[in-house]
Amino acid sequence: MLSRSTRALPVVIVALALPASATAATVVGSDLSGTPSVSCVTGGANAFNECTLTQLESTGYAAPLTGVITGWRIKHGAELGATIPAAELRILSSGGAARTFAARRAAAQVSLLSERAGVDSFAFSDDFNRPRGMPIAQGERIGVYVNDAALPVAAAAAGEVGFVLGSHAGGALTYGPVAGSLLLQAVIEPDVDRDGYGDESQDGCLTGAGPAACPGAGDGGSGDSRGGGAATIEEFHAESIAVYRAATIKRLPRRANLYDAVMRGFSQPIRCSLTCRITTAATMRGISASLYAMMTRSARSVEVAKGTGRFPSAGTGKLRVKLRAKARKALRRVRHDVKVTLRTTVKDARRTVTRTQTITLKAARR
Ligand SMILES: [Ca+2]
Repeated sequence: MLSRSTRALPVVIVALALPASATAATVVGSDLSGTPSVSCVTGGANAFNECTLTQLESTGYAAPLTGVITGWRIKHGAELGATIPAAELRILSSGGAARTFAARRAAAQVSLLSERAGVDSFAFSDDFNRPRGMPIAQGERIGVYVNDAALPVAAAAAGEVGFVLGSHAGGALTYGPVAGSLLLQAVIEPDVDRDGYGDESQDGCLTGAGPAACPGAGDGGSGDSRGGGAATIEEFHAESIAVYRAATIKRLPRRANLYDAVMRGFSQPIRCSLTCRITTAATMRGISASLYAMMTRSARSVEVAKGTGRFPSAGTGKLRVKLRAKARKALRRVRHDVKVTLRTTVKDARRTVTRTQTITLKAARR
């Protein structure tokens, strides 16, 4: 998940006395207390260029352990240009020569920053919208790409920030120095089973791949969606976007197969220009709330499905919402067409978009 909230990341600072191998989350980078005033332009770059920055001193900005980055934060000044400010975490390793680094993308998505000055927090998620980390090896350091060289992302403080023009995502480049301290921070957790899920906050089982609890481990079932009435992000494709557009909620076919709806629910395609939260609720009339028995004359509207999901960045994808178990049971017995109303709301940092659709569910003819 990529969250733009001001909510702090789960920051656990390792006591200095502990060895680096201690299984605890570690914060690397800046404490973000400085004021953003230094940009690539301060170092001599032209405005309107893209640039990539890191801290030239590795102390504090390099990973003390091999693991995964579970979240990162950047403090930046106000964006004055017309572009939507964007940043993307980069992971750099020493290229041998002084101020020379090889870089790789730490995330496929470009992360969008708020236009106001402040701290933005981000995290990552897997294809099923579950929190997941980004691998980083011991000794690699964090860096950041910004789409505007004039965006201040460093403080006038002791130290040297390195910068290169452009989006450095592969190969080795030599960075130019500018005095300052990069206002970038990441939280790193161990990942002993190398499954990409941080062992402390994201991984339920360290002996098997994936975030789920180990087989046989008791789980209370909370959050388990098997009972129905739940939603999953069925697919998600991150996109880099240059111009903000309000979210689009694609119109579904006006008719659908009742059996399909009972078995599989509804799949709603969405497109977002920013991180967005999607809520879909399905209601029906003519279905009794208490008994979930079909009643021909009931005018009451009953919610038969509701679910939420989140896109971690700009992109397209689908949210699948399944009917509650009671509704599925009732609808299995229905032999005539019924109508369902789907109301989908997509909210991002700028706009909220809602679409209401009525779909006729066609019963099988016998
Ligand atoms: Ca793990």
